[in-house]
Amino acid sequence: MSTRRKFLFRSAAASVAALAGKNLFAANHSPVINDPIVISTWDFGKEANAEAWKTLGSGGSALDAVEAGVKIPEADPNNHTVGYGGMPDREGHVTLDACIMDEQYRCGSVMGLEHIVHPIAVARLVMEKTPHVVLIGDGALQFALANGFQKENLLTPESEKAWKEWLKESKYEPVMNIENAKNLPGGPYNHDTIGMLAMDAKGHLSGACTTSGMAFKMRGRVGDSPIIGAGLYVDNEVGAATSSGVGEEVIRIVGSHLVVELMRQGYNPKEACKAAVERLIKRNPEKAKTIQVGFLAINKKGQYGAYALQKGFTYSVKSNKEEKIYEAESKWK
Ligand code: SD4
Repeated sequence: MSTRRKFLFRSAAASVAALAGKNLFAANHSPVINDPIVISTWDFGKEANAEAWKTLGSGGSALDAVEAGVKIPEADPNNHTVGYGGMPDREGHVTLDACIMDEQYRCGSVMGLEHIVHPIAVARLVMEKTPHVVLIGDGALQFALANGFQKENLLTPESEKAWKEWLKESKYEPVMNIENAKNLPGGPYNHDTIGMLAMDAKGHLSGACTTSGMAFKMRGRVGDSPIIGAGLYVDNEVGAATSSGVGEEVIRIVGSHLVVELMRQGYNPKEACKAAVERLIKRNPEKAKTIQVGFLAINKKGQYGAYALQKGFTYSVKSNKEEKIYEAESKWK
């Protein structure tokens, strides 16, 4: 097509698109193929989704959206499982895990990061400013401070109180988000890690996952959440997945990667999450009865689904069509 004809064609298409309320020619001139959508783990994902939507709904990237979205629970002192106000380890230190992944397989992660309210932003900088994928502990903190992040005390009086209560018995029993376990020290455990997956108007997928990990964990313990492939995986050709629950079990089956690979084989998102949960049960049937693990996934068509071991795993969805909290189906009721 000549340059002039191309111009005329594009102008005509752009006018038709404008009439339809859509921008057919996005910045990279590829046609818009999807309505944006963001999904995230748990009920508190609703507020995080609303923040992500400010970016997604105005044509921004999925990567920017997920970072902005998960910053909401990270900064919320009333959320005791993510960021500021998160439960400390058994020695009283709040140590945070986070990772982020975009549509080009670029990814960044921080593990055991202390004193920084937004570990997800540090993970993104690891991805963008270093040749590495993961920074841990003191090195991650040093990197954050060198990049202008402020050192803060993340242990709120409420979390400190729960920790001191727990210290009385110091019973080290990793139990999380089994929704009826409200009487455990430091409980209730019904709001956990946020994993967020988004598709933008260009059809690009990105994801973020951030947590303070298991309450009163051993010092140095890292769960699935900041491990690419375990707590989060994004393959822009296929889909994306994230997890919440007892990270050790998710790591053993490289859960989020497994879910994405199952979608590649043709499973829909819910079937893929279910098959990953079944895999986990097969590995350790007795253990699987006593813990919670949930997976959440989206495919390239914008279809989403989830599945968990135990009842009570919820997830939040925001798109042009809906804003809703769903409860995932589960193996046990
Ligand atoms: C971890 N998976 O550290 C995280 C915690 C979590 O729901 O997701 N809880 O193992």
